[in-house]
Amino acid sequence: MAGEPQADCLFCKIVAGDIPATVVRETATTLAFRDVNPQAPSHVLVIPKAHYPDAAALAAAEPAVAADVLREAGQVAADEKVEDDGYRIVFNTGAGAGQTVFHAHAHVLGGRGLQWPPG
Ligand code: DGP
Repeated sequence: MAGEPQADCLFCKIVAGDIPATVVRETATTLAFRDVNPQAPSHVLVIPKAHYPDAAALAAAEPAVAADVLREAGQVAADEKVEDDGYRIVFNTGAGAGQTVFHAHAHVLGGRGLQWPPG
């Protein structure tokens, strides 16, 4: 069923506590944890606890939870003190765009200059 945990999903295993992660924030619907391969001094992933393959699928099925993810991304930026200098929220979508984990997630990146356009 849509949104149900998937046995072969890395981020579902983090939500379940089966794989450890450095959790920085948690709500009833979301989890935020540090990226294992940080691309900036501050690099946190915000995920819905429910399983959807990407951000668009999440927004289509559960728009309120998609909003929770975005709100939490902003809270992470505030907690990490990167708000004033600016930060980036990225949803890589599809393998061609660099998505490697097919459970929706927002990258929250900050703490360094961020080029535009991104690579
Ligand atoms: P993406 O490439 O957009 O699908 O982002 C997936 C991110 O997940 C990538 O930046 C690395 C991160 N990642 C992969 N495996 C783990 C893990 O086991 N723990 C944590 N904390 N992050 C992971």
